Amino acid sequence: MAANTITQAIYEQVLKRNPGEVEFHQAVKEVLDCLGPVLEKHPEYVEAKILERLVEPERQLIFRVPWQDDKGNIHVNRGFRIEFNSALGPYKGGIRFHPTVYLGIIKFLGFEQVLKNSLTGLTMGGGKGGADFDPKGKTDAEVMRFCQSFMNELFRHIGPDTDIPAGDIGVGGREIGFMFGQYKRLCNEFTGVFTGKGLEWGGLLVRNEATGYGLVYIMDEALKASGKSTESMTVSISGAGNVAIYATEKVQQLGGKVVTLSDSNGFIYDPDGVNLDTVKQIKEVERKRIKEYVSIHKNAKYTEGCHGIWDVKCDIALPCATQNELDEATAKTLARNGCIAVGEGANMPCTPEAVGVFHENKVLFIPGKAANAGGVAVSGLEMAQNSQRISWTFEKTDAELKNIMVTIYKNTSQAAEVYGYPGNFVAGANIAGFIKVANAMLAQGLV
Ligand code: NDP
Ligand code: 2IT
Repeated sequence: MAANTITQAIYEQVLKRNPGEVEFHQAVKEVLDCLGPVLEKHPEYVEAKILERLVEPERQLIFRVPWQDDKGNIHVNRGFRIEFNSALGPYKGGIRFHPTVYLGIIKFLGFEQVLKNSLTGLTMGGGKGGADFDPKGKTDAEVMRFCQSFMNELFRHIGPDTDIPAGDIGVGGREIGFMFGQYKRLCNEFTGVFTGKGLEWGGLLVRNEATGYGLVYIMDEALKASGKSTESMTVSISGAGNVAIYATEKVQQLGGKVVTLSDSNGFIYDPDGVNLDTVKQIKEVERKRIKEYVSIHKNAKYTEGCHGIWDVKCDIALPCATQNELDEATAKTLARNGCIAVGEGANMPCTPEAVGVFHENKVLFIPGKAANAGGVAVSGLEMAQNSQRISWTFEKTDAELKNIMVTIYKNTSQAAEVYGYPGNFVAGANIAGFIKVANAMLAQGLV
């Protein structure tokens, strides 16, 4: 049977088996669409039904999370943990708290995580979790009660050699602290069961910065291939959370100018380059909205709504907010305005049509699996250090992060070349990530 007939049949089965999970369908399709040449070269993958097994999570957990707000009202949320694939190591991946969370989002993220973690070169399988809980507007005490209730179920499924969660949208240092504390109490053990922990209790310097820094490292490396660099570039970034803030910091350190940031209410444009101290104060300390920025920086402009952010002229665009935030029309605007490169800080922020526009217009495009892998890579280093009960310096971890991102760039670029997709980093990342997982699955038998 022709390879594309096989992948089409697998995709149809995914649609049938996972109704309504549109983000999961999208993520699977993108990968399947690249794998034809790999299946042709490796009939053993077809025979062992590696792809059919890859698209089916090893385990899916869905649970009730009841909690009480400060006024005594009771709320019921839904929690998830998808333990997707453990061929390369224990399940590893973040936890997302956002009202839009449902099974399809967590499955798309878990599926992406399997191949992303493979690309890091570390021994980590893939998983993802979350809840349809909105931490915005909640007090610290409410967030704590929610996290404790969430952990009252999750603790029995995770462990430092089984499944190691971390942060994602809506889950940062505060939430990880509350969840880790409850896990420790329930299990009576202090282990590296979470990454992204506080520095005083097993966390690793650079984890907070890792995703954003890694994104800029890989982008800079890719630009170098055509004699360019981040220096003097004008960069548009969306989001104003963990990834966006530290991508901004690294762009600025490398001499580029970041002119936009956003949150789900709207975006700021600062022609002078955003002042990161102000942003950190608003978002990390005060937990307020990004529009506060313009009351301090009078040259900057705030626009309500997120869409127009990509109308701002830039050399490099780094979407760092959420999935499908950048569509075909916006991609066309970016290309028309002379944007030369796009790197996905978020997971799947560009729609498939937008990616098509970038490829047609020869805009350098680095997909999330490769571009935002720095976060989970440093999580992998945090796990290693927790096992050894040691801690590395900032400089050592940062150098290792950079090394991993440069290696991801080389491996993706080479896989694209070898399998007939030169310059296509989507195909390169999917193929390079897949082959390692597929070989490990073959070696481990039918499990
Ligand atoms: P944060 O919660 O720290 O920040 C998320 C930012 O994106 C906020 O500014 C938020 O605005 C905005 N945002 C979230 N949802 C939406 C939405 N539906 N529409 C518009 N804006 C939105 O999360 P992170 O920075 O950690 O995560 C950002 C992206 O990066 C996600 O796709 C995540 O999966 C990905 N990622 C994160 C990693 C990490 O280590 N943290 C690693 C790799 C990828 P608001 O405050 O208004 O909600
Ligand atoms: O999407 C991601 O890679 C993350 N949210 C980070 C996962 C991790 O385990 O550090």
